[in-house]
Amino acid sequence: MPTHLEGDLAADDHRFALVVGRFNEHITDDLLDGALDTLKRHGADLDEGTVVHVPGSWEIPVAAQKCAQSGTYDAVICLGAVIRGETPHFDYVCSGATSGTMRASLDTDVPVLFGILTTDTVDQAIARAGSKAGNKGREAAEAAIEMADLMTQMDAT
Ligand code: INI
Repeated sequence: MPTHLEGDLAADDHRFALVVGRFNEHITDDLLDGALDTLKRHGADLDEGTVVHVPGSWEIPVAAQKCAQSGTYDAVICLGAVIRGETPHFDYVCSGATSGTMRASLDTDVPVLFGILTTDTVDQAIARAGSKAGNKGREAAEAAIEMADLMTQMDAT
């Protein structure tokens, strides 16, 4: 029989950093509330965590990488909201945020979770920040807990 490894949703033994963009703050505040509530419900001690605020999604990767490199956190949760405008700016910010957060994770072996909305409209963002399409901050926090636990299991195998 093969060994199956799967992370539990138990946050009590893990420390988390959250990196949140201020751009579109009315959305990212709700993502942050959802993420913190999810961590707490799964047993995380929020006093052990850190919330890092950055100007926008473009700045999220460098702060996430610094958190991941510190050795202090078992996972880093990135929260932002990029909403399409009339110029190609959206595409550049999305591209930097996606590739930068992935690089931060792969270069450090620390799970860096992608809770950055990339939507065409403000309404789509609102729907994903705690209304009819859920809360992507909660989803990212849940994935962070699972991945933090999985990494611990993999280290012990
Ligand atoms: N940052 C976002 O997080 N979301 C956006 O929708 C956005 N738009 O549309 O411009 C945005 N821009 C700011 C960017 O993230 C940087 O903070 C800025 O370019 C300074 O480096």
